[in-house]
Amino acid sequence: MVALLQPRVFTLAYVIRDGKILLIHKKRGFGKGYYNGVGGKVHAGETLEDAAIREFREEVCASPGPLEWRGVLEFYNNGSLEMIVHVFVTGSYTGKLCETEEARPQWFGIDDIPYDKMWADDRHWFPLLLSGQKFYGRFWFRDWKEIENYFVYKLQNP
Ligand code: 8OG
Repeated sequence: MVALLQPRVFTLAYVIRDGKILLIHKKRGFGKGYYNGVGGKVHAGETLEDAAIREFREEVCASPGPLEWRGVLEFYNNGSLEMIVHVFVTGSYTGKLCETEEARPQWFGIDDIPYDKMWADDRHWFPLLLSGQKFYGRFWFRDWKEIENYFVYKLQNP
């Protein structure tokens, strides 16, 4: 039997270039106040890449360059699987970055990532993201704050 999976699918996209990474300061919604990559929910009928591009345009006005799939993260909260997040990296973007009602874009040096102002799981998989690896992680949150358990696997690059 195939059961309908309730958790929603999301994207996250990071521009990494010249030793810097583009993050947004999230101004509203889930994760408000945190620095994060650019992304959101995948809509019905969209590919993951389409969703990542649309979210990038909506949140920071510019368009991402070619997207490289880098990993998938599964988030449990209080015991139930809530979100599946696909992570992409690009080395470029076109257009001009802008601040929107949702997000303020900001560049950080890759040695200067503001982990204390990010989701608690990010420090566990960012090293793989920044070193060009692919990864698969699962995090069990309590009340979307504390991590009760987790794993992060490095995936073999094809
Ligand atoms: O549509 P909305 O902006 O609410 O989507 C939430 C975004 O936040 C989406 O891109 C996925 C992302 N996100 C989580 N949880 C976590 C997390 O623990 N770490 C990071 N880096 N991003 C997360 O929903």
